[in-house]
Amino acid sequence: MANEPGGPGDPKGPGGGDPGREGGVATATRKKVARPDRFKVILYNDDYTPMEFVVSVLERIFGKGPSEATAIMLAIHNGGLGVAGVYVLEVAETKVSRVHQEAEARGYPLRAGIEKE
Ligand code: TYC
Repeated sequence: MANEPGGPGDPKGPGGGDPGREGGVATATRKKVARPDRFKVILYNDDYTPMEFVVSVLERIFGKGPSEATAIMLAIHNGGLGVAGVYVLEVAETKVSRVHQEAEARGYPLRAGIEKE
C-alpha cells in the first residue's frame, strides 16, 4: 500500500513538499484539503408531540445529554424550531429519517429537516 499524499507516511508531510520560489521569496506550497459541507438538522415545534419524546429523540438520535436535550427541546417549544446537531449530508439525512420513522410509529407529527450550514 502506497503512502497517501500528505498523509502520516508521506515523507513530504501535509504541506505537500518543496517550497516554491517566486521572485526569490520562499513560498510554502500547501495542497487544499476538501472539507465536506455540513448540514444542520432542524427540529420543528408542533402542538402534539410530547416533550419527553422530543427529549428522548435528542438523547438517543443526536447524542445529547439530558440537560442539553431538555434545553434544546424547550428552545424549540418556545421559538418554533431548533438545531439538533450538525453533520455531513448522509448522516444528517439518516437522522432525519430516524426522527420521522420513530415519530410516525407513535403517531406524533414531529418533523425534522436539513439546512446547509
Ligand atoms: N410543543 C410540544 C408540546 O407542548 C413539545 C415539542 C417540543 C414538540 C419540540 C416538538 O420539536 C418539538 N407538547
